Amino acid sequence: MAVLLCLAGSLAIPRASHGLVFSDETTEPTETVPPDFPYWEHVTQRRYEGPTVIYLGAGWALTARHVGHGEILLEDRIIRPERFSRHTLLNADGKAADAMVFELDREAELPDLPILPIATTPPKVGEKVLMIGFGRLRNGRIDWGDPENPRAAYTWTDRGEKRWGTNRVEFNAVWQPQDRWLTRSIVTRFDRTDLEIATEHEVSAALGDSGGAIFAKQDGEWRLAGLITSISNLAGRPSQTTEHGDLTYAADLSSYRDEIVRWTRPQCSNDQDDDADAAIDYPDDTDCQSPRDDSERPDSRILGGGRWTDWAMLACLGLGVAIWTKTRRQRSRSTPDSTRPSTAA
Ligand SMILES: [Ca+2]
Ligand SMILES: [Ca+2]
Ligand SMILES: [Ca+2]
Repeated sequence: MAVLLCLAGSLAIPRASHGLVFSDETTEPTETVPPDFPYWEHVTQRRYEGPTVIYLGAGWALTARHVGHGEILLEDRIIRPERFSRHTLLNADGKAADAMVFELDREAELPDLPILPIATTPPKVGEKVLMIGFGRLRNGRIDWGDPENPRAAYTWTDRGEKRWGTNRVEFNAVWQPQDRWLTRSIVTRFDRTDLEIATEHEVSAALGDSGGAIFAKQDGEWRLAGLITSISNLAGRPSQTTEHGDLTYAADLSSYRDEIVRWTRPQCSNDQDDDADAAIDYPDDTDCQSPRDDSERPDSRILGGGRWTDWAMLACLGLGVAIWTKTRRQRSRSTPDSTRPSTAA
């Protein structure tokens, strides 16, 4: 059984699930921010200590569908979502995945963060990945199951916190059904630290990590590869606990990349040649001023920042009005003349 990692605003929802849980203090990273990692600020959360949300850059956010859209925090500011501008991500057959994008208030002052690169292929099985989320932490240990031969599990804190950890991809092509969603997923397993397969900062997701990020280093560049959605939970185990062997499921974003790009990317970062000049995006299309530029055409910043198409349209409109006015004047002069008696000429 897999459980969702979000309280969805109410403790009354029974399927609520689980933050990043480490095996013990010795495996927790001492650095607040992962070393040499440029996208820490992109991972944020819903307002009111809500689950995790990823800021994609250029005014759009990504989270799990079961988390939903809402106000998010960006550099300590509360940013509202834009009304009617959200999209559940779909599989190729049209079925909904547990992932969505939503636009942020177009009037809001947004931090100057770069557009996140999204993986074009899933991370390989065995590949080490970075996980970031705002979920609950390890609290204590409990025994459960057969009293003669009890199993050990970790309980969680009452509140979540932004943490990072690591793991390895266990599976990278899993279809994960959950409620009414079906999500192409990558999966990690929370391994005992004495096993060779365990990573230095081995973690499992927990409540509040829904919408959290999995980054992979591909071709020397950090790319967003996964969106954390749920964890496995052994039947009979006390709720809100973690045990070694637990699986964390995350949407494989390489599977949903085209749709994310289509909804959220400006012309200069959308993988398309929008102006048919055989050059795609910044910096190859030299008419792009930055990856956040929404036009691949040459624009007229020297005239004050408007697009050249806007200026051309205004010029045409002005010319049209001038011609129309002149024609009207000629008509108003010539028409009466033509009906007058010839003597009036
Ligand atoms: Ca593992
Ligand atoms: Ca483009
Ligand atoms: Ca182009």
